[in-house]
Amino acid sequence: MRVARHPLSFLAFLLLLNLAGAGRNLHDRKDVHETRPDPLAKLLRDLKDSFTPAAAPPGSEQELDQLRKRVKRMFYHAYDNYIMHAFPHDELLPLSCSFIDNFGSYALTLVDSLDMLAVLGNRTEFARAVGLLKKHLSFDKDVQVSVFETNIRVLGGLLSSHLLARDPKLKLMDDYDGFLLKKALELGERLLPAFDTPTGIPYGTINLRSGVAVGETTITSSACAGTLMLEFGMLSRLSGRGEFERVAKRSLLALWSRRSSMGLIGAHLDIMTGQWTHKDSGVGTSIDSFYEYLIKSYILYGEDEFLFLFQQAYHSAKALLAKSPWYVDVNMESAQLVWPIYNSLQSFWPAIEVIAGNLKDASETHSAFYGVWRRYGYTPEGYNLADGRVQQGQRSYPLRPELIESTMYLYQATRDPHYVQVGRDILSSLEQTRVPCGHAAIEDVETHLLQDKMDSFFLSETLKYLYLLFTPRHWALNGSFVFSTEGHPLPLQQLPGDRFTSSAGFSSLPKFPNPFYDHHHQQQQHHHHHQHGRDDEQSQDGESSCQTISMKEEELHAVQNESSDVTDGLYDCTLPRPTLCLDRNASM
Ligand code: DMJ
Repeated sequence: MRVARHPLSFLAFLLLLNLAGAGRNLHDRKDVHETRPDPLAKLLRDLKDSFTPAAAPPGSEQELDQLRKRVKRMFYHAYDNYIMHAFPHDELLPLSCSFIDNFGSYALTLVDSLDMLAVLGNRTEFARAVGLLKKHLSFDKDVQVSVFETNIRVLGGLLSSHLLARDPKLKLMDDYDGFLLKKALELGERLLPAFDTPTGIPYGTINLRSGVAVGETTITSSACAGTLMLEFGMLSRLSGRGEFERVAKRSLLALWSRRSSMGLIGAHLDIMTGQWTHKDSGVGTSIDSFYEYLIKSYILYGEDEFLFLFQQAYHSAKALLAKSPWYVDVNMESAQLVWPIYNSLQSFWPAIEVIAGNLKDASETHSAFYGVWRRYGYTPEGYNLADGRVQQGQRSYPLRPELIESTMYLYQATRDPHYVQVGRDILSSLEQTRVPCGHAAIEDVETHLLQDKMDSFFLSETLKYLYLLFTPRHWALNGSFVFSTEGHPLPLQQLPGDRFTSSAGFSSLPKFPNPFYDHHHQQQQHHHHHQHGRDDEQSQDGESSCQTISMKEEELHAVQNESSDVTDGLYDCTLPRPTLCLDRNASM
């Protein structure tokens, strides 16, 4: 609910308090209380709960405290309803107050949101939830699962919660016995057969009990192939079993070695032949977390090779995919435009730019993306940059976290109260998705029609980043954790008692000259001193000889491109081929 900052609003607030008090008096009368709930009192309580008194100055501790409370209320409403109507099934159906096993029938939402209980400091419920999983969590099931989703949501959730449960400073459970790691190891073992392919890139789907099914599709996305290192590497390091880290690295490098001469990777490829089947390249759908895991693997494991890969991938993305402040999809070989679309998965990108030290671009892109949110109250899955409209067939907002994630990173980096204001606005929109049995996705951002769906990432990621945005000095933000692509915090340091194995995989790679490395560090230093004062990134980069690719309105008219999913002939893919700013000599 949005409440205008009007002098009358404070009076209205007092009136509400009085009315709520009257409601309480009514409740105090035993006869009324016992016979039926008072709907007026409930209405008033809800109104009061979602009311932000104008007295709290923006960005103040007082305001942050109020905002945190609203996020917590949202989390527990969704979580309690999941437990009540859906556990031990995968997800809650918030409109029908029912459940669905749409992933692996492995209590997905509880596993995914376990570490959020730790982030909220709810030790009692964390311990109770671990107990529930002990009773109900089984992976011995004849069920087809997505390797990618199972990895990021379940394996990542188990590993993160295990590490937090073992952290003596958090004092989550006195009697924690390593159960979550045991389950993580069992799950990792069940996923391993997917990697037995000629390229080393895993099948997208596997049966948890019987392995890869005969006739399984051999097409997978780049995100699936390149989003394994954090979870699989951590599993190796915790279990002492190096094979997990090895297969994850092999898959990543197999993907990387198939990049085009322009340094871009496509959206889908065949795991048997290694041939690209969908050559659109972008930073959003089907590719997004490939970029994220390169830089985060470097942070988590400290191996320079990850940084080197990230620098090259980032460099190509900036040169060929950015139409500042937007990002578009281009053909990976020609760099010609195929999709002038902002897809909402791209919204994680400003967070990556913050991590990479590029605050200026991060804030500009964030502003553009937030502009779309402001327009509709949510971000649609696809927003067409050519006609400035919601893309047909991509009208929904499934409670995704990415824009909030970027807002949190930007607030951490700048402490600019604007980002708290953005968070408050997003929170107000999310409050409107509340239904009696949880929070429902938005089916159409223009009509705000609700959908009977509440993805597990709403609890594990969306609300975590929102809560952390309003808790800027939280322990999870003290620099000792990396967040997985599903928002699971993984500590940089091993905890006492965990087994450790040396890292595997990069030793076979030659070392490359890395001209961008020094630049990266200089850039970080520079940002450290002038967070908002950068004039021209390009000239400071020494990249001024590269052609700047600016997106002019007229360039965005389009004709149909073969590799595009669009069938109505809207797009023109005849943009001039840009000059490449990538060091081609540094190929692998
Ligand atoms: C999450 O499951 C992860 O962030 C994933 O990388 C892609 N996006 C969804 C939420 O939008």
